[in-house]
Amino acid sequence: MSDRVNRVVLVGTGAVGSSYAFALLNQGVTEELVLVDLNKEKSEGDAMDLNHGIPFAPSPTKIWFGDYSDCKDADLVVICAGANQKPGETRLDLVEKNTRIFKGIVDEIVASGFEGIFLVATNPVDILTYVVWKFSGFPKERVIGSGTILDTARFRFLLGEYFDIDTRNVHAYIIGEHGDTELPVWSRADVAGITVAEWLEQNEQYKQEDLDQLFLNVRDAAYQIIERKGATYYGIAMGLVRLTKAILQNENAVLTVSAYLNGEYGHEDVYIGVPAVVNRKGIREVVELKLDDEEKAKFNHSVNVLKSTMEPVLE
Ligand code: 6V0
Repeated sequence: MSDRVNRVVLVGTGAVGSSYAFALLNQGVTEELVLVDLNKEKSEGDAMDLNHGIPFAPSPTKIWFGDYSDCKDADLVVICAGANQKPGETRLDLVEKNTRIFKGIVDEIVASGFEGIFLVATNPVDILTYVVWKFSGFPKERVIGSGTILDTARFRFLLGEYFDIDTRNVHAYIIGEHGDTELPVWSRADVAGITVAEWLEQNEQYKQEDLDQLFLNVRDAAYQIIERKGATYYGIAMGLVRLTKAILQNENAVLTVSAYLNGEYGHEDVYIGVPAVVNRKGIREVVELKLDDEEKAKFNHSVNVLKSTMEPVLE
């Protein structure tokens, strides 16, 4: 057996990053985890604190506070660094601030000789994933954004609650921008093998207006949580662990991530949330769902909003 171990470098150990590190350790997904942050004391403290949980973890993880030179031997670099949304701010408001921060981070990671996969969670995630792809010069397959993985999880959770069926038996996707223009793919949504349209036909206790409201709760979840506790982090942290597993364990899992479109869905030169097959090499392929006309129009709008926000920043 090879003595090669999996190494994940986490850049940004704020609320999202430290929750991710904690979830990663609890699920025993990687052998090595390196914490990097502008605030060195914070990441050093996190490394110490997490290390004291190792006796209780399902398998050993070597955790230390490090720097960008540790990216050289990393399989995966997860970026959660940067500013987060303040109450009332949209994700797109963060674009300039975080693009500037990313230039410095990506240059240092590439200079280390890193040859693995980038996973980006910082918002606006679709645009910053594009920025990482551009600044790094990496092939598109090896740059992944968390995209709508969290929105899809919120959607599946709420649909499971509504139909009183385990979330794991809900197959439904949120696609588009991780933000205000995202959309549910109702035409393909099924709960326990029964399409949502069939559930509505079969039982009049289920109503379209409830489902419309359910989607609004998905779309606006971050605002609702930020209003109450200032930030969101547990859900996305677990979504990032799910993605980490799909990558390191070569799963070919279908997850809604921010992927580069090169003709899929009729668009190119944009990173946006779509279902994609994820494995050890990154994004194997984008899954092209057959959308109905309304969904297509909404998806096109989402692409246009992302492109027009991105253009002035990347000029
Ligand atoms: P936070 O708690 O402020 O943490 C940010 C961390 O980044 C801090 O520890 C900073 O010190 C660090 N940092 C800032 N600049 C640099 C730099 N140049 N180099 C290294 N580290 C740096 O923010 P929080 O953890 O709440 O959010 C992080 C990002 O995740 C934000 O952009 C959020 O909007 C985004 N989220 C993304 C989600 C998604 O679904 N993709 C969900 C929730 C939040």
